[in-house]
Amino acid sequence: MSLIQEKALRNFINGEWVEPTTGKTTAVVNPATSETIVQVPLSGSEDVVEATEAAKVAQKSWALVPAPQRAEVLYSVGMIMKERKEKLSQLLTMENGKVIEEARGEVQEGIDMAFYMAGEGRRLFGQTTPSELKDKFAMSVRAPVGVVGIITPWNFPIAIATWKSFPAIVAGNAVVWKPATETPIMAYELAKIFEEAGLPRGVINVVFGSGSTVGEAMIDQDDIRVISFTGSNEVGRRIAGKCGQRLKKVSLEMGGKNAVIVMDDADLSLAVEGILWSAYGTSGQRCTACSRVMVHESVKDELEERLQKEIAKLSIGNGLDESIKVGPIINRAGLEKVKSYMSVGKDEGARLLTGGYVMENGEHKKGNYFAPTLFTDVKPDMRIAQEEIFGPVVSLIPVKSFEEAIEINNSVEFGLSSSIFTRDVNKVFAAQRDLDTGIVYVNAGTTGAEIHLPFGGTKGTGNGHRDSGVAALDVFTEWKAVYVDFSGKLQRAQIDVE
Ligand code: UN1
Repeated sequence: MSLIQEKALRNFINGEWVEPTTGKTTAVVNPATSETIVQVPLSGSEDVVEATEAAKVAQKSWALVPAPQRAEVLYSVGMIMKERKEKLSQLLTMENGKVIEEARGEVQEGIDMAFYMAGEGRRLFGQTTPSELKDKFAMSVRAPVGVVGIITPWNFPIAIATWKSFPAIVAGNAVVWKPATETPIMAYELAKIFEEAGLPRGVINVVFGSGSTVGEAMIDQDDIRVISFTGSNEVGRRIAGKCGQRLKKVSLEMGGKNAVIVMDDADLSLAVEGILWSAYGTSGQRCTACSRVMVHESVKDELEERLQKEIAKLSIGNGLDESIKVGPIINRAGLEKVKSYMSVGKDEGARLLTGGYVMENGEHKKGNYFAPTLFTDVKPDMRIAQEEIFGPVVSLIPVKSFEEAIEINNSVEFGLSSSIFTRDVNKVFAAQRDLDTGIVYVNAGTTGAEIHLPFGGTKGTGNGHRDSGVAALDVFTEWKAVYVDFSGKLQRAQIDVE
């Protein structure tokens, strides 16, 4: 039985499932088999205008619903997601390609976020502050921004959608959401869940389509006061420029060039496991994926050998099969990009230890499979050690010291995640201080962020905002300072102070 009944998805605007005004659609293709799963709308700017108007109306009454009641809807969303976890996970594997175990993990991340943000409905903490005047009360409260726009990527189509929409909704905003066209089924399913959970019409609106049409139209709407985006650096910079001109709040979470540091005193078996999981899991298509390993020269040969041995054991194929560990690359363009880095690496003088090719035999011919790849003797300034490849490609960089490893870690444009394997407690504390990334792991790979901690990075990874955790509320709320004078007379701040 097919998991998805529809031939074509529709937009979700003002609580109705509607065709795009353009009448245009494009195919959603399973990257493991190249089969078309469903058609997705390619909406136009008119659809965005309608969605924004619906959101604007809905937001006014939604903001008046007490936050603990808003949170109850999220609690129901979490419960429905939990009941439907297996179906959602299978659909996620079909549209995105990630292996079923990881798909279950991603859906779980969304469930966790629902319960966490539901709890936030009973906090949304503000601050009380003493006033400098007698008989005067001062406090800061979080107020909703209004209508917010969220633009989500294909690599974590449900988790990242929950990171953004749940805090926005619990804080009293209404949402216009553009999901990635490669993975619209998760958005479709989540919108259905919101509907079933009783979210009032218009509080979430889903408009499917391209970034250049739907995304641009969202930025152009004066009533959309925030854009929260996760995706490529190039697109993020463009969005930042446009939002800057329009004085729109913008939150950007972009790439990474994340590294694992393996010191001479590391538990090597653990380091190998950590590297394998964070580099080749999701076929390297995580912003947090490990794509560099700085290894102390005294353990380099052993690490190379052990990694090669373990890489050879990885089963690659359709992620719906429970025994598969590495799935496909999202599409042909992604596959071509990964492939192009092979000659780049070789021409720069890196040594290819394993992988390096598109898998085209037997079942692999049907999908977009790239062999897990390991380069060694990589120099820190080579392109393969500097640029985000977004595929299963790791560069081993030999180092002589801890200080050198830290310096190389920090020498890239991005600053999302980093990790160190060591048993030396002094190095642990020095590393967490000196690694210039938003996320630091000790004795674990570079992936696996938990939803109640802030997620985001430094430098080219973003613009200082964070998804997840309580920090996620910052972009979706405005601080409002409230003064209540109960003295019964005019008290002038700074002047009538005795
Ligand atoms: C991403 O790749 O953009 O920490 C998100 C992790 C996951 C989320 C990754 N929890 O790897």
